[in-house]
Amino acid sequence: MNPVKMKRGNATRSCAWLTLAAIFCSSFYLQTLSGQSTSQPTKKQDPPIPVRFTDIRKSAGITFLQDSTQTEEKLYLETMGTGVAWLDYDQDGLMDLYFVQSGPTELYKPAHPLRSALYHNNGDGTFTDVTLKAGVGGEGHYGQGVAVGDYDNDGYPDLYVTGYQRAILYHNNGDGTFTDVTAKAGVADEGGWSTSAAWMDYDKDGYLDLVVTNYIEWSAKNNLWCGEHRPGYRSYCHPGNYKGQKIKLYHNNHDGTFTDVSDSSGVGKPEAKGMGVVVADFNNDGWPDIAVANDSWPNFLFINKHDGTFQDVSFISGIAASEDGRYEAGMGIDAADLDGDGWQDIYITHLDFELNRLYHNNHDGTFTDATFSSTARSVQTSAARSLVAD
Ligand SMILES: [Ca+2]
Ligand SMILES: [Ca+2]
Ligand SMILES: [Ca+2]
Ligand SMILES: [Ca+2]
Repeated sequence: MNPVKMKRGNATRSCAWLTLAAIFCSSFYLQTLSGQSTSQPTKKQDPPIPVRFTDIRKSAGITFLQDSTQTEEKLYLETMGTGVAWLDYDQDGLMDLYFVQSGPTELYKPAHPLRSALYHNNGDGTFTDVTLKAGVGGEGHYGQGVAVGDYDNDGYPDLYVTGYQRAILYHNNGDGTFTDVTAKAGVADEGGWSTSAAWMDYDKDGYLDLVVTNYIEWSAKNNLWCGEHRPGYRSYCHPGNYKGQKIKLYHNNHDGTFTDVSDSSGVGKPEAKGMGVVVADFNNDGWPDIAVANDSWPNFLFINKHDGTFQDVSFISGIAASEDGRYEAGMGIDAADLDGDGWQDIYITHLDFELNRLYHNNHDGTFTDATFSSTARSVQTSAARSLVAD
C-alpha cells in the first residue's frame, strides 16, 4: 500500500493511512461511480449510495500509532506517512493487518522503539499484536509502504516493506513467523528511497516478480532550507529541489533470489519521483502492465511487450500530465474498470490544492482526463478533506 504524504509548506498533519482513512479519520460519504461513464452519456445516473464507517480501532485492540518523527529541521523524510496492508498471513481465512512504521532519524531518536506491527485477526472483532513472535517489527528501518505476495508459491503470503535507504523482504514461514531474506533475495534496493511496490508476474512464468517505486535523492545532510529564514517559518521542501530516483523491476529466479532487470526491461528510466504503483492489463492483451504516480514529475505507463521488456507510453497515453498539461503531485494510484466497458481506467490522487484525476481508458492506448466529466471529482473532494484533516 502506498505511503501517504502530508501537506507541504507547513506542519499540518495528514491522516497517515490512506487505506484506513475511513476508519481512522472522520466518517464521510462516498458517491457511487457506477453508471456515470463519459462514454455512456445517455445512461441515467444512479442515486448516491450513503456509506457510513465507524471507528472500531479501540474495540478491535489496535494500538499502533504511526510516528511522524517530526522535528523543527523539517527533514523531508518527515513528510511521509506509512502504509498498511490486509493479509491472511496464517491462512485461517481471516484477514490480518500489517502496519508499517517510520524509524529514528539523525535528529529524532525516541526512547521507545519504533516498530511496524502485525495484528492477528481473532475472528470476533478483535486483533492481537503478534509482531514480536512474527519477527516483522523492522526496528530501525524507516518504513514506507508494503506489498503482499507469495513469491515462492508455498501458499503463504510474504511481505515486502519499502523504506528509506533500504527495503525488507520477509518470507512467511507458515508457522506464524517470518524470516528477513532480503540479502539472499537481492531486493534490498540499498540507497533507494522506496515508497510503493507491487508484486506481478510480468513474464507469466508462474512466479511473482517485483516492481518498486523510488522517490528522490535526499539525505539529512542535503536537507535544504525552504520557506522564510526566520524562526517558525521554515517549511518542507518541494520535490523539485531534489533529483529523482529510478523505478526498479526485479525478476524472480524461482530459487528465492531475484535479478535486477530495471534497465534491460525498460522500466528503469533515469529519473522518477515515484509514490504509487499499480499493475493492470491496460491494453487487454493478457499481459500485466505498470502505471506509476510520480510526485511533480510525469506519471509513467509501461506496456508489457511479452518478451521481458516494456514500452514506455507515458506521454502518448495521456496519463503523464493533467488535462491542462501539469505534472501534478501524484501520491496514490489505482486501476479499475469504472464504467464497465471492459477496460481498466486509472485514478491518481494528488496533494492538496490539486484535483485527484480520473483517466478514462479509450481502448486505443490513450486515456482521457475525465475528472470533470465524471463524478470522481466529488470523491476527490471528500477524500482530500479526510486526508488533510487532523
Ligand atoms: Ca488470518
Ligand atoms: Ca510464500
Ligand atoms: Ca515471473
Ligand atoms: Ca497488457
